[in-house]
Amino acid sequence: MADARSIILHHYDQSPFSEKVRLYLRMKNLAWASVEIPNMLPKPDLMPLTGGYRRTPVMQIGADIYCDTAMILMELERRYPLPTLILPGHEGLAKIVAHWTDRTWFQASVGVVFGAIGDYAPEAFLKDREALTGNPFNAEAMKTAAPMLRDQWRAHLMTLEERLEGGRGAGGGAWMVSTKPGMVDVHAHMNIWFVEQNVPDFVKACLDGAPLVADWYQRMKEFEGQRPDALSASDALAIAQRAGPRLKAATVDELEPQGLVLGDAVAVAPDDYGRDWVTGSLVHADDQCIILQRTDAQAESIHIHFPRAGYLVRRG
Ligand SMILES: N[C@@H](CCC(=O)N[C@@H](CS)C(=O)NCC(=O)O)C(=O)O
Repeated sequence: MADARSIILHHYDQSPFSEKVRLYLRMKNLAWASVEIPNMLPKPDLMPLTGGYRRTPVMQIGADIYCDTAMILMELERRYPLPTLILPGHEGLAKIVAHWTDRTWFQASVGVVFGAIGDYAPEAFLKDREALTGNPFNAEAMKTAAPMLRDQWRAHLMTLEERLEGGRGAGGGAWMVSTKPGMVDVHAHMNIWFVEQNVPDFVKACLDGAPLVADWYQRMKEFEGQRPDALSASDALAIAQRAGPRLKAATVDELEPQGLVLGDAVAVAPDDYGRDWVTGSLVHADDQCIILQRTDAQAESIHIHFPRAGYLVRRG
C-alpha cells in the first residue's frame, strides 16, 4: 500500500522516457507505485502536483515532485545509493550520454517512429504534439524525412557498437562502461526500446549489423525488478496532501548566476519543447537542482524539483 515514503511514478506504458525510469527501478529492484496518466493533455490530476509541468514521467514521493528523468534519477540515486548505478567510470559521463540520447538521438527516433506510424496516430494526439512542439504535423514531410532519419538512427546505434567493441579491447565489452551495468547503460537503452515498440523490423535489421549491441540489449531486457502497485491519481493526490515536503537543507548556492535568493518568486520551464512555466517560491538551488515551493488548493504545500541543465529559470 503506497504511502508518503513510496516512490510513485506518474507515467504511461508507451512513454520512452518513462521506460528509462522503469528500467532503472528494475535494475535496482526497487518497489514502486504506478499512476497511469494520459499521453496527452488534459491531465487534470497531475497539474495540481506539478504546477503546470505536463511532460512524462513525473515522480512523486510524498509532497515532493520530481520533474524530468534527469532529476528523477539523481534523486533516486541520492535516496537509494546502494547498489549504486553511478559505478566507477559512469560519474559525469552518464549525464553527458543522457544529453545525446535524450536530444540528438531521440529526435531521430521520433522521426523514424512518426514516419512509420504517423498515418495511424489519432488526430487528437497529433494536435496535442503540434501544440507541444510548436511544429505543425505534416505526414508527407515526415515520410519523406524518415529514410534520412533511419540513416542517422543507425549511426547512433553503431556508436554503441563501437563503445562495446572498445570495451572488449579493455577487458569489458559486455556493458557500456567497465564490467557491470550502470547508469550509462540505462540511458543507452531508451531509443532502441522506443523504436522497437513501434518499428520492430527496422530495429531488428539494425541489430543484425550490431551483434554486440544486440547481445547487450537482450541482457538489458532480463532485469525483472518488482511489479508496481497500481495507484489511482486521487490516492496519489491524497498522499501529497497528507505529507509535508521534505527538504534536506534550504539553501541557495552563493554562486547562483542570476543572484536568486531564498523566497524569490521564480519560474522554471524546459528549454526544448513544452515550455510551460511553473512558478513558485525558491526554496533550494544548486548547480544541478532547483526546488520551488507551491501551495495548491488540491495538493496543498508541495516542493517541485527540476534539473538545471535543460531548464530555463527566470524571476517570475
Ligand atoms: N526531458 C524530459 C523529456 C520527457 C518527454 O519529452 N516525455 C514525453 C513522453 S516520453 C512527453 O512528455 N510527451 C508529452 C506528454 O506525455 O504529455 C525527461 O527527461 O523527462
